[in-house]
Amino acid sequence: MADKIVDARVIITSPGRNFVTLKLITEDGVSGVGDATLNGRELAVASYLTDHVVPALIGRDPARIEDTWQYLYKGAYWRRGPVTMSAIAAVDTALWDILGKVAGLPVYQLLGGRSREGVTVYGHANAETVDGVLEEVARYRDLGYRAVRVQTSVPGLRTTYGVGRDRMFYEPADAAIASEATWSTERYLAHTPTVFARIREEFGPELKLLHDVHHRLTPIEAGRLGRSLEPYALTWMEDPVPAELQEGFRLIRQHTTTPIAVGEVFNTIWDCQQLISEQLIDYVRATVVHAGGITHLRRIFDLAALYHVRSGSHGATDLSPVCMSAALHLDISIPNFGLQEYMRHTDETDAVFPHDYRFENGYLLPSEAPGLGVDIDEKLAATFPYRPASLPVNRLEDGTMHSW
Ligand code: CS2
Ligand code: MG
Repeated sequence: MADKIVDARVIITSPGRNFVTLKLITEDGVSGVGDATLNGRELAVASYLTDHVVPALIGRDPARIEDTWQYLYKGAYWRRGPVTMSAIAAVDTALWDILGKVAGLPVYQLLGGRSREGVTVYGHANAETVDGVLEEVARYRDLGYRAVRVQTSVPGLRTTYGVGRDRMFYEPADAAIASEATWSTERYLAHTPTVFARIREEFGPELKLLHDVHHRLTPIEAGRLGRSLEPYALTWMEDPVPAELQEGFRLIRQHTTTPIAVGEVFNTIWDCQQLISEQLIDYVRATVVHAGGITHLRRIFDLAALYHVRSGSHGATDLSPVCMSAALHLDISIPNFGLQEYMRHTDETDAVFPHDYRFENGYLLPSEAPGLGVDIDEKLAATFPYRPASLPVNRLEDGTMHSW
């Protein structure tokens, strides 16, 4: 007799930052978890789950993962969008967790098994100054990282994306009402190549270097930046422009061979179908939590594999250890894996989300336990109440609203 879902809990907790987690329990007592965190919009996803999804899940067969995905996607009528797809992702992830536990296998075995020994990750070297970031790059290299993202302040700007107060942890959602940052493309374009010139001079050509432009340029500006970075052979230039205009990337491609990574804000395959099929990008950064879960993200990676595009999933601190655990099961199994972002969580977050993925020699290794290998300590989670927090906004020096 098929099992059925008998309980579904939407757990909001804030061990240093807000997380939303869905926990499903079956009649046979098997539980599964899914990350539903959408930075700055957590309560919207929590409500979508509580008010519109959970009532329809009770009584469903947890093994019908694809059918549940289609039910929640097509049944919503209002398709796509980060809130809807994060809610669907949480259900999907929890169902894969349950399936693995019932099968007695880690989820990566259900996805076709290992395609590599470990998941190569990159860390974040952030500092106000170039000298400071050289120290950070050295620290990550000495920790065994094979790839490092580099962000520094831009001279003349009060704050810059990616440079936080804390060296190891960066949490941008820092105020209930969005804080305001100021941006200057001219200052940024003049400064950035000098940073990578210094890093290559100091560390040589082997270390993989990445940089996040964070949606802030126009295509021709991105072409100029990419060309200025070519001597430093970056692994990728991330989010060079806002990605709604997919054909705009043709302009960037005409001017530079610096590889492009895009997609942490994507929530369905349609956000990147043209980017992938026209080979306008080199890495797709969509994630388990924001792109419809394991079921849909696998579809995106399968499309990408046809066009020489590799994965490069988002892995910031605002994606919980539940998402990271699930990501690693996909990362270790897909044929076209590229890189996995790995911003370490705080100790208190790790305590709320006990997991057994581990960092070793520049790799993250997924759990070998049945399912995803992660859980949520509900009692401990309850001791960290939700706190309103929004992502910053960005204005040009003349006050014009810009992308953050
Ligand atoms: C960034 C993120 O990790 C990244 O590549 O783009 O830090 C992003 O700013 C946050 O996840 C937004 O919540
Ligand atoms: Mg990014």
